[in-house]
Amino acid sequence: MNAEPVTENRLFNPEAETLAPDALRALQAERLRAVVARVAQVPFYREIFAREKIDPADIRTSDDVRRLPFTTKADLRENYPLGFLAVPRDRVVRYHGSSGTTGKPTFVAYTRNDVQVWSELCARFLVAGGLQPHHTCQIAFGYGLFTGGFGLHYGIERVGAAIIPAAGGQTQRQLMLMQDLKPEVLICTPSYALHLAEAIREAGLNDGRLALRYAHFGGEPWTEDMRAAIEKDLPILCFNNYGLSEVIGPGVSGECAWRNGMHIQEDHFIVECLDPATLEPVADGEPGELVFTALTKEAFPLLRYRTRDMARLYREPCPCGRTTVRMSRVTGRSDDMLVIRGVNVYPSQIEEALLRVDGVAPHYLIEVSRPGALDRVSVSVEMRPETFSDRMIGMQQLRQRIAHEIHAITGLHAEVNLVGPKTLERFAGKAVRVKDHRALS
Ligand code: DLL
Repeated sequence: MNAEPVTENRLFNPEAETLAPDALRALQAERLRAVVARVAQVPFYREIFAREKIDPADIRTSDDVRRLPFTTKADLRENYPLGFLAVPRDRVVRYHGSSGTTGKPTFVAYTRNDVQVWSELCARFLVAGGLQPHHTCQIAFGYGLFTGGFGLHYGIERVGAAIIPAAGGQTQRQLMLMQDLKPEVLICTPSYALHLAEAIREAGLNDGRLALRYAHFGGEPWTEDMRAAIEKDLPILCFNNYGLSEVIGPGVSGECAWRNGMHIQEDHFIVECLDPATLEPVADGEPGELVFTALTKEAFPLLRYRTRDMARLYREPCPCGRTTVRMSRVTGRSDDMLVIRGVNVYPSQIEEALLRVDGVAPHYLIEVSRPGALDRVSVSVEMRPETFSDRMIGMQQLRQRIAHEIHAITGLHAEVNLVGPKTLERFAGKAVRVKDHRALS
């Protein structure tokens, strides 16, 4: 646990964020009963309740969530587009969607009250990570079906700070906005932040000319080393926030000034951490798949949504005073886990290995193929400009060093290709770091 806070400890809604454990359980139980009564009208749940003889009246405590059925992405697809809608269409004020990197997109919907709750939840993690009403924030998330842009936008408005809705991409324009409008807060995906940090350095703007002080990153996995790399390049404090469109969007959890895990907003969600194979709870501190039940959503409340995100839960008290359970970084997804020659590998582990090696940039692409009977994994890694200009000296050692670190962390022997600076694709939204060619062969 971090001993020191990195910024002042502030709470947006102190009462809700510091509920005593008993009061929190009581509130969750009351809200769970209400949401179960609401979803009993949704055909998907009505049928399961009838088939599995689940009587909503039997749901009394927050632990009773375990008697309820799971909901999966496949269920959302089968009930496409709006089979889970729990209110009449005329109460919906907004639609969003999943990022849709695999298969058909899935939609979610919000009532006016849902949007208000969502704004508050985003306001809470933003304030926990330093946002104050006098700040200006540059949002470099896509505005659109993706929940990142609008979710953060409404959260910032709720705090009363100013917004530059830059949206994703157009890096040079982002830099111009940073110079001319002097935002203190940057909001984007961590991979785009890396790209921006690189562009800022190249433009020589990291000489104290910019006003940036805080950054809130989310939407995709990143590592502690990546945080250190960005904070080395830019004089900012980076905070992690987590969410998913099916649960509400950003605002499910976020870090406080101690940055020792993301506080889950338990007055609005019940979280479980389960073994993805047995669906039994894992012990606190052990990795498992996060499963969320939305307690207060009106338009699109899902019961026990299986996120496929692997993380750990921590319940030790946090010095910030928030009483909620915290989640670790997402270490991978129970379904994007790569199985290479029988070894389970998460892309984030490869990233961790790369960041241990000086001279390489954290831009990489993992490619898995099966030319014969055996899987082959190759990792293309970008060199830093300084390393690249050192000509070929030490290239072989550098490759060996990277391969060694990858092996130390994953147990895998990978082929390492060093590529020149800026040769790998950059992403304004979520990065695509893995190409698995085996599925195609
Ligand atoms: O990415 C919501 C969001 C937007 C969260 C902006 C934070 C900031 P989806 O497009 O539905 O929603 O994708 C959700 O992204 O299941 C995780 O796998 C991943 N993800 C989101 N935040 C984090 C994070 C948004 N901080 C999926 N760390 C989730 C790791 C994250 N993974």
